[in-house]
Amino acid sequence: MKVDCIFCKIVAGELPSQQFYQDELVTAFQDISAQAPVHVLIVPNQHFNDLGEMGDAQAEILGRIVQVAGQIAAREGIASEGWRLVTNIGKNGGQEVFHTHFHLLGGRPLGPLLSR
Ligand code: DGP
Repeated sequence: MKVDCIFCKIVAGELPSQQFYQDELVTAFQDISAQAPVHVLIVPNQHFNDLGEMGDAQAEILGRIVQVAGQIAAREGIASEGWRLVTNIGKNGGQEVFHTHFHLLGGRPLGPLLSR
């Protein structure tokens, strides 16, 4: 756990969140500034600054994140209409919180991936 990391604190239950899922590898919780009817953040319980710090040794964690995203999408009723799973890395990626997280977005047409 990184002491000054808000997502580490959410994973540990030291900061409140609306939790969707937690197991020994990953935690999923509501994004505080939701941009779609469904906007869930899925994070590794272990601290990594971003996806670029994760590799083969984290294959199980990354697989679990993708698996959990699909399960939450189904549970939230957005699986058939479609959804998006994205992660931002660094300055150009627009990353604001430096603990790897994937945004699960859906519940409305999400438009193009990038603004034109
Ligand atoms: P990114 O730009 O990819 O780093 O997205 C960070 C997201 O984290 C952003 O959508 C807002 C969300 N967020 C920031 N602080 C908190 C918090 O304290 N709690 C929760 N639930 N979400 C947060």
